[in-house]
This record gives sequence, C-alpha cells and structure tokens, in this order.
Amino acid sequence: MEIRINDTRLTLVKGDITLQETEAIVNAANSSLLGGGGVDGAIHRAGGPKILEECKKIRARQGGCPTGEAVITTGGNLKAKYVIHTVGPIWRGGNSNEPQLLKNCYINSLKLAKENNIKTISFPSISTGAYRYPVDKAAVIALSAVIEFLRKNNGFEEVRFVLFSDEIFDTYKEALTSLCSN
Ligand code: AR6
Repeated sequence: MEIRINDTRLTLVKGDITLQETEAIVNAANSSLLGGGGVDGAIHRAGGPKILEECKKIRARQGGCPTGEAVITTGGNLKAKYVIHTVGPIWRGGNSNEPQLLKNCYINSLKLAKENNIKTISFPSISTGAYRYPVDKAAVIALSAVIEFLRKNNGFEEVRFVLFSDEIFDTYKEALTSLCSN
C-alpha cells in the first residue's frame, strides 16, 4: 500500500527490514544499545560487528539511549548505509505515557534522519514484539506520527514500514486506510 504526503511516498510492505535498500533502517533497540532479540538481533546479525562497536561508543559517551530517543550508527554490512536505533516503550497497560513515548520514537528517528540528509528510511513496528504494545494501537500512533511529521517536513522521498507478518501488515493497512478517510 502506498500514499503520498507532499513529496514523500509513505509505503507499507510485508518483509524483513534487514533486506531493505533504503538509506536508513530503524532498529527497535533497548536502552543498553547492546543488542537483543527480535528485529534488534536480526539487524546486528545481518549488519555485523561494526554496528555494535559504534553503539558501545555512544553508550560510553551518553550512557545508552532513553526510551523515545534515537541514535545513529553505520549500517555495517547491510544495504542500508545507516541504522537509527530507537527505544520503544514497554507496554504497561497504556497509562504509563506509552503513546507519547512511542510517538517520540518515530519523530526523533525522522529528525535524526533529516539532520543526516537521509531521503529514504524503513521502520519496523516498534514495541509490538517483546515490548507487547498492542499492534492496532501502535499502528495508529506510528502512522499518525509519520504523517504529522511529513506534513511539516519536506525532503524525504520515501518512508517505508516493513511489517514482519501478514497480521501486522493487515493491521497497519487498516489503520492507514482509516486515517486517510478521516
Ligand atoms: N524485520 C521486520 N520486522 C521484524 C523483524 C525483521 N527482521 N524481526 C522482528 N520483527 P521486537 P520491541 C518485528 O521484539 O517490541 C529486543 O530484544 C516483530 O514481529 O523486535 O520494540 C530489543 O533488544 C514486531 O512486530 O521489538 C529490546 O529489548 C516488531 O518487529 C526489545 O526486543 C518489533 O518486535 C524491543 O522490543
């Protein structure tokens, strides 16, 4: 599925984010920046040790990455030149500022991409795996955040959501369809 916001294509695809050829891919990391399972594990495995080396330097400098914030490293062996690591909120029932923190992940990743003159970027569905954020709620926040950012900021060619299963892809598609009809 694809829509256009100003000059930017916003696309939803089903697939593996480590295989994307966008200039940047976004990692759903944890605050330690030292790697983990899920998409984080897949990115470090596919990208090789350079990514972890840079993460460790960032950690030494600023002590990890707080929830909702983002940092940037090389893409190592990936097709993507950069990995933007952001830390999603752990779902604790919805009354612990989760929606705002999840929105911050997308906005801060896009700000960092813009500062680095990145034109094409892929996002996974942040927080909806190990961090258990309900996918329907996360999809609306993720898409609304990106749409809001792209309405105010021109210069991206494509923002892509790379969804790992049919179920997650369908949930994002429904959310985008309903956001577009509002
Ligand atoms: N490509 C695209 N999406 C993927 C891939 C992939 N290769 N692999 C998994 N997903 P998760 P979180 C989807 O758990 O919930 C890690 O251990 C997956 O289906 O990767 O933010 C970190 O170190 C789900 O929809 O991230 C943290 O400790 C989505 O990516 C913690 O997990 C996010 O699932 C972060 O948890």
